[in-house]
Amino acid sequence: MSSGFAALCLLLLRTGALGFGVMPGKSQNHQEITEKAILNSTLQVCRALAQAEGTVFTFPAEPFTAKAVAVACGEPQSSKSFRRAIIFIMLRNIRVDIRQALNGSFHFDDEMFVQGRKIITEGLQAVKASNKQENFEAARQKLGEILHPLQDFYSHSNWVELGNKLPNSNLIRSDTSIGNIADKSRATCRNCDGDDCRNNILGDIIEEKVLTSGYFGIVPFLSTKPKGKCSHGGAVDQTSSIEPKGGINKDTVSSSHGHLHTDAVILAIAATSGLLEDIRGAAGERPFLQMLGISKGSSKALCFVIDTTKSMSDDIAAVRTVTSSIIKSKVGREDEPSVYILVSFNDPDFGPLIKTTDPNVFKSAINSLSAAGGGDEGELSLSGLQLALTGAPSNSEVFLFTDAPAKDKHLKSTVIALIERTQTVVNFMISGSTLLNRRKRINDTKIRPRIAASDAQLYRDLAQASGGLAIEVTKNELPVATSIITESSTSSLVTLLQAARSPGKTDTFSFIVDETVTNLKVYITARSLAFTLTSPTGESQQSTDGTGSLITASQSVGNFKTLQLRRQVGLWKIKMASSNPYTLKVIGQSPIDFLFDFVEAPQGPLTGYDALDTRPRAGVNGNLLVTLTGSDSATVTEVALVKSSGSEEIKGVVEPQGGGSFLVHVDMMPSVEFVVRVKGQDESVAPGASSIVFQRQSSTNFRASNLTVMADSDSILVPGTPFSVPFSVMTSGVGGNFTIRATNNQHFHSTSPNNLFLETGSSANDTVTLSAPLNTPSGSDVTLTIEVEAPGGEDTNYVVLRFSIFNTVTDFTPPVCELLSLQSTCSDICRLSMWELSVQVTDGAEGTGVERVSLRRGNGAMTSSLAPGNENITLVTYTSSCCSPDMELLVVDRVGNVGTCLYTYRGGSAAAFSSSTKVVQLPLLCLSMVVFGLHILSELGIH
Ligand SMILES: *[C@@H]1O[C@H](CO)[C@@H](O)[C@H](O)[C@H]1NC(C)=O
Ligand SMILES: *[C@@H]1O[C@H](CO)[C@@H](O)[C@H](O)[C@H]1NC(C)=O
Ligand SMILES: *[C@@H]1O[C@H](CO)[C@@H](O)[C@H](O)[C@H]1NC(C)=O
Ligand SMILES: *[C@@H]1O[C@H](CO)[C@@H](O)[C@H](O)[C@H]1NC(C)=O
Ligand SMILES: *[C@@H]1O[C@H](CO)[C@@H](O)[C@H](O)[C@H]1NC(C)=O
Ligand SMILES: [Ca+2]
Ligand SMILES: [Ca+2]
Repeated sequence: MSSGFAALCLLLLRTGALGFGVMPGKSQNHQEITEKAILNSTLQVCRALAQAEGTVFTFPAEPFTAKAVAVACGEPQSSKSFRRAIIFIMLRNIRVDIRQALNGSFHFDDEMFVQGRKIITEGLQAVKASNKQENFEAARQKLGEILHPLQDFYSHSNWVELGNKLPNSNLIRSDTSIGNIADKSRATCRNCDGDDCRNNILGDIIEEKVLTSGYFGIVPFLSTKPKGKCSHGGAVDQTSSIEPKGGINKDTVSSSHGHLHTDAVILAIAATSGLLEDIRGAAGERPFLQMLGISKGSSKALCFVIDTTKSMSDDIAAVRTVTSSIIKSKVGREDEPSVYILVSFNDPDFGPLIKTTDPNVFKSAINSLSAAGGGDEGELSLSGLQLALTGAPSNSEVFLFTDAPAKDKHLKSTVIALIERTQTVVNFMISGSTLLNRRKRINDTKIRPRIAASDAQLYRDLAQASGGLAIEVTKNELPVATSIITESSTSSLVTLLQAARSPGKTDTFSFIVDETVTNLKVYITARSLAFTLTSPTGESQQSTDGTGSLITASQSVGNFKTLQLRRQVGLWKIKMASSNPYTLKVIGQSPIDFLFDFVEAPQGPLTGYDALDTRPRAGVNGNLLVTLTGSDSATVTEVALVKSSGSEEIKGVVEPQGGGSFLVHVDMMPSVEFVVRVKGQDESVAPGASSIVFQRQSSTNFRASNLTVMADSDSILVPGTPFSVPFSVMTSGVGGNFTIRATNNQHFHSTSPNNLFLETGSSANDTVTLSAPLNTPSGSDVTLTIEVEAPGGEDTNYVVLRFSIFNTVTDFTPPVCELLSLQSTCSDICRLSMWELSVQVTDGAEGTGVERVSLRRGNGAMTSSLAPGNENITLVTYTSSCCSPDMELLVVDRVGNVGTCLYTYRGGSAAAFSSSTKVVQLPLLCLSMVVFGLHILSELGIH
């Protein structure tokens, strides 16, 4: 057995999986700890997959980056979504320091070990349940929340001081003892000051290996620190000035126990890897990677929202054709959609959302659509769109097909809120519009004029808010328009410029094309328009010039015009002239793009920042966290908020955060709609050449608000139990009677106030209550949008919240293995002989049952089947060459408890080991060797 460990350790050492540098003397925070562990775990999974698939796997150079890891995993197209997932998880992690600052159980303060572990284990089960339902967004959210306490344990408890070199694996299971926790009455620390605080924990506590943690409080007279207990320590913690004075935290190198900071960081990274390893065991390799934003193909969703009422049969046929052609041309290639989403809407029904990774399932879902019903003129298009926006991954592109006005116009602001929060692009394919071909329509019986100008305007507004297009065509033109726009939606699509003018006016727009951009296209929607295009070298071409050197191809259908431009690096200009409203969008393909979130710095003594689930505040300063993707050497040189209706802009102050992230401070958030434009440069794209300069823009149009909406609550909702979401509203503008709307995508029963009265500059609180029906499956989720509208409707804000639905589980133990037989013909020449074993796997009388058995290690052949006549027993047989003496089974039950069973055949005897923590402990043993090795190296000055 031990040689098995050693072999694995050697393997990990050799491949450098563990060799991240923890430079002494530099502090590491939750972001860095989380990112390191995610990058490490992802590499482990990708290496295992490569081994299983027999492909070569090469570890990237250190320090690892999201891009390098995505490339090593063979999915370079996923580097943006991988980065997004990591940032999302990190932001949820650091949010705990702001939202739960004073709740000790989220930080393992105040000896709250039992409460802290409960947060971790319950959250872990919810993560597993969400993954099982492929609700990866919800899984990431919960994952970030539970990583915080898990990591804090190593900084705030005395685990490191007790001499532990491995993480506490009992923190991720609920059926074991956490350790020997100090009694409330037992003294744990002595008074100390300065350097003398290095060993302020009482000797008997250390000797008897008693677990304790520091008490923390920010108000001295409210301190709950019992007599004799340790404090957290530091300037913010007021308990550390109460006897026994001093603290024990290892948060930074200058903390009370800062000399142990690096040890705490190493353990926190290992513990995070261990928790990820447990999730991986429960989810399986591919779903685990999907949770982290890495998927096969383009890592983009193909998302259709389709009206299926009576007049839509031609449109459905067009969607069928385009779907077939996308599937035919993209499946198996790098721009294959990674997930397919379909939502149909009718009247009075809409949905459900169909989400699949299997193109054939999607195709048959589309094929089974038929056009019928719909009753009156309006249909439930926004309800369908809402479902798609809450079910699709962030940054998706949605195509909505309809020929009718929205009947559910009241959802407009909810839909805009979801567009802003998810940065999704929504394209509307409106057929048979009255706006077009007025004369032609009279003779074309296929066009039923159902949609009036004012109704189309709603779709145009939504398209514009999202940076999408509202394409208005006849039924005959729809197939062409659909194929142009869907075919060009690839993963590396970037927006160089996007603008709209309504009413139309003559305006000149400029955009920078850099060396990395290919497939440069211009999309225009307008009823009639003239333009002049000028290239960086000064050549120009007008819309009336049929031939010219700048436009290599163009197509026009309905109100939609697309131009393919010749690739020319530099500053382009396009002058648009029209008295009709128009939109302009310049796109291309490039690996370099950016991600961003509006963030807010907390008030008071707390540090860090928190991502907003709301609109930022108007008229005051604000912050953005901008991250570049697709290049590890690119830097941001300028970030501007550009007013959507004109060219005015507000530039921010850019502060590098390391790792390709930049915190941007803006003095005043605009009061009108704006887009985010990023300029940057990259030194290393063209070796030898001078650095490139690039420009990218957000698709989404954003708004700020004078209203502040805040909501906080547990993120797990139990079916059948009413769930309260307290929220507060504050106005920095005039007071009055504010309208409140609470909507959820699952149509769960909910109660909420309809109005809140606010004095000028004041705030008010209330509660929304949600109830999920008892039969709602664990792992589903619900998105709640609480909107607040100021009197007169001029200003609105909202908060968008996602909750995981989770039914309490009672099965906390993984399945167990029992060896039934073992035979061998092993001889001295191992390759000529075989060994074979059979094992039965069960989950106990109280268990939820065995869901999956897979081979984690060993290169023999494994088969598994249910025992005849007893579905509770899974029989496994394994046959292997005697050259491969070890095998390890991964056994998972239906709620995601993960166990492993290790069997080793050596010289006529078998050793068996079965445990649920094995997976975690095994590599960590290696970690201590590595850490030990690193210490020696650094002592020798080799580091
Ligand atoms: C890297 O991940 C593996 C498996 O997920 C884990 O065993 C190992 O401890 C991790 N390394 C570090 C340095 O955390
Ligand atoms: C369209 O139909 C009208 C009568 O409904 C007819 O007078 C006209 O000539 C037709 N136009 C064309 C182009 O067919
Ligand atoms: C916020 O209030 C200011 C002053 O009352 C006003 O000028 C501005 O338009 C308001 N912003 C929004 C987004 O409503
Ligand atoms: C706010 O308006 C609602 C109806 O729109 C009304 O019922 C309510 O009394 C108003 N509240 C106040 C405080 O004016
Ligand atoms: C709203 O609730 C918070 C805490 O939940 C409280 O501090 C605040 O005073 C309340 N505001 C109002 C107007 O009730
Ligand atoms: Ca209808
Ligand atoms: Ca079980």
